[in-house]
Amino acid sequence: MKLTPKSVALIPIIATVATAAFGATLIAPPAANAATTLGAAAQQSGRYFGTAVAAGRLGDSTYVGILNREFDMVTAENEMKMDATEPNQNQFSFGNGDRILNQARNQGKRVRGHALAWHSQQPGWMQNMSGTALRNAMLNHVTQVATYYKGKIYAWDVVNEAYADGGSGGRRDSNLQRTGNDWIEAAFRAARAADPGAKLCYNDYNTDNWSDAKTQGVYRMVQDFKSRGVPIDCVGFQSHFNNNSPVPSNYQTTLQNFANLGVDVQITELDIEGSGSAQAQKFGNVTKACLAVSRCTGITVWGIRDSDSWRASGTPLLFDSSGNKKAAYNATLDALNAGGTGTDPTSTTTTTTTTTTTTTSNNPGTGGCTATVSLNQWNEGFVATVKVTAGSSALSGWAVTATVSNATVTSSWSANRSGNSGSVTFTNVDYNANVPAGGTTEFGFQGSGNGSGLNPSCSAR
Ligand code: G2I
Repeated sequence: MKLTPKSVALIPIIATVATAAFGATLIAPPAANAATTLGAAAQQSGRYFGTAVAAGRLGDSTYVGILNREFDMVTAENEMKMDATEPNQNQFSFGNGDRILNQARNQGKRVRGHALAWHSQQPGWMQNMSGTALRNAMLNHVTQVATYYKGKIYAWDVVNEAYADGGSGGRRDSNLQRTGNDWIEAAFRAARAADPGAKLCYNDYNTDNWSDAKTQGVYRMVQDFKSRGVPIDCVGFQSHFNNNSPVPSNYQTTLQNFANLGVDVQITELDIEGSGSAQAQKFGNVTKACLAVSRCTGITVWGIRDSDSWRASGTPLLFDSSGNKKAAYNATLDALNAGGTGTDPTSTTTTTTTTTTTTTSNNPGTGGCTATVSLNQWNEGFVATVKVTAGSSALSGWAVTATVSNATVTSSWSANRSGNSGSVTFTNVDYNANVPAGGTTEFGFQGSGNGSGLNPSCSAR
C-alpha cells in the first residue's frame, strides 16, 4: 500500500499564505497529512519507531520530553542484560529494567527486550562457568527473565551476537558456544516456553551486507531453525554504521532475503556516524529500505541525542546534544511519511489463550529419579519443560517416558527422543547425563495438539 497525501489540494493555499506573510516561499510546506513525529509517521505503514533508553537519563527532562513525543517503542540500552538482571546467581534484579518498562508502558509505548543470552556483559559469576553448569545457568536465566516480563515484551533479543566477524561464517567462540552448538536453539525454546506471546529474535551486527560470510552464516542458521521448527520469529539488524562499516548498497536485499525465510526483520540499534546532509541521506536510505520490505516491522535508533550515544564523538543520532532535530531527523521523518509497503499481516503476533499448568508425576523407586513436567498449552499446541531430579544417588544417565495421547511432538531439545506420539521416551544427551544426588536437569519438547496427561516417569540408565 502506497500512502499518498490526502489533502494535496491544500498545499497551494498554505504556500500562498506563507508567501504573503514572509514575502518569499523558501521552504515547501509539509504535506498536509504528514505526521510530525517519528512514531506517528512509522505507524502510518504499520511500523514502529523506537529508541534505546538508559534508566540513568530518565530524570533528564529534555531527554524524556523527546522520548515521550517521538518514539513508540523502547529498548533498555543495558538494564535487561544478563549482568544487570542476574548480578548473583539466582538473585534477580529488575529495578532499572522495570523503570524503563514502566515509563514506556505508561506512555503507551511497547518494549523490545534486550538481551537474554550473550557472550558479553555476563555477570562475573557466569563468566568463568562452563559445560552443563553454564548451559543450565543460561537456560535458567532465559526462563526467569522472560517469565518475569511475560506478556509485557513485544520482542526479545533472545540471543545476541553469536556469529564471528570475518570470513568464517561460523559461530563466535565463547563460553556459551563451548557448551554445544545447540545452545542458541535451546535458548529460543526456553524463551518460547516462558513467554509464548513475545516475538523471539536473533540479533547481530555486521550482518547488513548480503555478501558477507557472517550474514550468510546467520541466514543459514535461521533457515535451519525454520526448517526444524525451532521457535524464531525475527532477526534484528543492529546497523551501527560509520565509514569503516558503511550502509551497504544491498542492505534492502539482505532484509528482504531474511524476510523471505518467514521471519520479521527489524533494525534494532541504528546509528550512523557523520553530520549534515551526508548523514541525513544515509538515515533516509536505511529508513526507505525498511519501508520497502513488508516484513520489516520497525526501526530502533540506539539513543536519543548525540551525547547519549555509546559513540558520542561520532554524532550518530537524530538529535544534537541540546535535543534539537538534525537534518538526519528530517530525512528519516520524510522517508517514513513517504510511506512504503504495509506490514505483512502474517507478521502480527496472534494472541491465543495460553494456560500454564504444572502437572507432576513422581515415580520414585524405579531407578533413582523423578520427572516433573511444566506445560504451557495454547489453542493449537504446547511446550513441555521436564525436570529430572536424581534420587539419593547420582545419575550417569536417565530416561523419561511420557504419554503423548492427543498430540504430536514436533521438536525436542536437550534430550534424544524415540517417536512422536503414544509412549515417547527421552534419554539424556552427553552434557546432561550426569546429575548429582538430589540435583536436577531439564529438557523439553514442543508439540501440536493437547499436551495434557503426559504423566512422565523417570529411570536411571
Ligand atoms: O556496543 C553497542 C551495542 C552493540 N550491540 C549490543 C548492544 O547492547 C551494545 O550496547 C552497548 C551500550 O550502548 C553501552 O552503553 O553495550 C555496551 C556494553 O557492551 C554499553 O557500554 C557499557 C559500558 O561498557 C559500561 O562500562 C557501562 O557501565 O555501558 C555501561 C552503562 O553505561
